[in-house]
Amino acid sequence: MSVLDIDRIGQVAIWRITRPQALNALNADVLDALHAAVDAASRDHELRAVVLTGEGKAFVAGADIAAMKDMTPAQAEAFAAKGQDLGARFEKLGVPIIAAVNGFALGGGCELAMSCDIVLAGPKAKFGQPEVNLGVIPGFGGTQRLVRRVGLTRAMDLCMSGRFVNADEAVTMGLAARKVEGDVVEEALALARTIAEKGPVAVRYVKRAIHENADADLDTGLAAERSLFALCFATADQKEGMGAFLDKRAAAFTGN
Ligand code: CO8
Repeated sequence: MSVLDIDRIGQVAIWRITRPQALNALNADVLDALHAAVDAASRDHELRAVVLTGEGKAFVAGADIAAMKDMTPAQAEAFAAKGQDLGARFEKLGVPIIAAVNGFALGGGCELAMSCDIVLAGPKAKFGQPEVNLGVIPGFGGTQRLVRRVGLTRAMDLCMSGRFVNADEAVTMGLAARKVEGDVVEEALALARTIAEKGPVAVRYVKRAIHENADADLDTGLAAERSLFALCFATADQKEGMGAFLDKRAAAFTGN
């Protein structure tokens, strides 16, 4: 049975994790399916954005506890590496990935959302790093990406208490970009379509400039930004975008 539904609506893909009976918990099959989806997306030159969500009442309620219970330390390290590698590949993919958090995003699910470029929180979203309840720590980037998103003070609180935060609190602390009152998947698709209308190379360079330099000192980050800004001027899309503005017409970007 498939654990990941992939649909394509125009230039936007929707990846929906489909293990609702286990609240979409991440086991090796789900991780493999997501790796395969990234493989396919990186070869798809017409793709402009991805929406990631979960079926049922969860986005992802964490790594699969039943699958992890009897792991040896070596197996646990390999499992964490497979998850961490997926997060790194999300950040390197040339198109944005939008997490449409429809429900529980806990443990590995919160970490999966934080590996996405934009996080939208639906009215029932619940975020948390409850690993300490299980006698373990986050292993899919939680102790690292959470600090970068919400700061050390709040990351300590969430990772040590295991408490859940709702959409409002997640937005306030910077874990989610926005709360969506209605259907979070529809809103994420609308956002994906908006991004799909922009210059694809520019969107790719924005993603690269931010991710590759989030931990750099300011001078290094500004130098990288300058280089990518200059590279935009080697594209037909830059001529088209600026020409269209001056001609007072809509730009027709080609991604070249
Ligand atoms: N793993 C496996 N099964 C799960 C998980 C999970 N993480 N979460 C829920 N399920 C299963 C339940 O066992 C239950 O199965 P069954 O019907 O067969 O009994 C089914 O999903 C429904 O769950 P509940 O009955 O518990 O639903 P409730 O609405 O009562 O509660 C909760 C929802 C609060 C989300 C509750 O299910 C819960 O606390 N789940 C566990 C959350 C958790 O602790 N997550 C962290 C896991 S550890 C982790 O993610 C570490 C990541 C590090 C490495 C990752 C590498 C990829």
